[in-house]
Amino acid sequence: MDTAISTAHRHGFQTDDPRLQPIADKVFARERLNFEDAVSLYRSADILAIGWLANQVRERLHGNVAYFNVNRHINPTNVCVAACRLCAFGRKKDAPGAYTMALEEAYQTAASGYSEAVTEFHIVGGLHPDLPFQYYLDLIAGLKERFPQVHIKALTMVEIAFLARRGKLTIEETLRQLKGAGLDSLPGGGAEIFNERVRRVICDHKIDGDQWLETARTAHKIGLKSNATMLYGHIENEEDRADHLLRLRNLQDETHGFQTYIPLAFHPANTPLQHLFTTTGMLDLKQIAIGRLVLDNFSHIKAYWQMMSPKIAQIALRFGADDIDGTVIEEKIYHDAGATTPQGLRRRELVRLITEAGREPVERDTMYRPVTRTETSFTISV
Ligand code: V47
Repeated sequence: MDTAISTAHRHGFQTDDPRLQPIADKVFARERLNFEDAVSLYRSADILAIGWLANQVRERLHGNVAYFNVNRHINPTNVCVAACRLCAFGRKKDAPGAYTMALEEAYQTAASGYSEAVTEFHIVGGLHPDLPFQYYLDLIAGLKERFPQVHIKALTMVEIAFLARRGKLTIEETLRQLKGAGLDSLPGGGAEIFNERVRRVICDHKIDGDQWLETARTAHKIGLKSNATMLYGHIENEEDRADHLLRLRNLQDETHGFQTYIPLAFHPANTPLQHLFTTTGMLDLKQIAIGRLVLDNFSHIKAYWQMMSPKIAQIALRFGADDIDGTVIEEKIYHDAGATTPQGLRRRELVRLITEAGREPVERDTMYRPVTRTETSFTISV
């Protein structure tokens, strides 16, 4: 044990929390952290020690590089049959503010951020009771036809499972058809917290944790990469968070299909959970750092600036994150839930955030290939 402590210590690790010493040693020995380690990290207040440790791993994997991308969010509908307590975005079909984009409207929305030459469309929406599966196939095929060089990252595991059930198709067939239409990968949403006790309160209308993981497994099996998220800062406890991370890590061991882990800070305003507090900077930074330490088989940890604010996302680049996401252009889900961040950021603003953090900004595409730009076009290095 003495040798173990001195290993971490020799590398400059310092803490006044004795629970962190053996964890630090495991990190330096490249040993996997377990459930108890993850819980101890969440319970520790020594954010500088945790962040320092996560930064060691982050720099081992990515050196000084920090990634961002030029993307556009499209939310084709906010009509949703579910009524999740975590959500301020979904509406019933005839409720005020409900909308569904006609295909042409979705194409126009896609084009409206095009002056920045986006490399990715990020598409998520509500579970619409009547939109046929064909709408989604046409949406994706139509976007691919109009913007062939743009990567389409669309539909959460929850939307995929819903479309499969409504279309009376298997998950695999649903994914295959979407892939055939031009779907390139899937975003990480809908995972929330896998623990059923929590899920019943925050999103009892959604597929359960096992179904989310099974849908991701199927996507990875047919060659579609995806991201993974955790929604935190509501009623979950440290064990729920640790359990969530370990379940993601187990599936990643099996499929290697996850690209990036993105902790999403809960925004309570205008939701049935609006009596809850918003997250603090301390928890936001811990989520990034602990994600980096526990998810040893994930390449990337994203500090999504929209969720954490540009200021916290910037600091997170020194606490384990290697990515801050993108220009976004127009964000609805968190702004309906009271987010005060801008709707989008220009490319040069992302570059400034990264540069001031002392990192080297690298524009990436969705698959983390570097993007080189001229004024109006881009090339992706392969
Ligand atoms: O699944 C909904 C979350 C997610 C709230 O893969 C809320 O690159 C906070 O999937 N407060 C959808 N969060 C967004 C999503 C996403 C976002 C950014 C990047 C990526 C990626 C994926 O938004 C939902 C849910 O977890 N959400 N309501 C709310 N009130």
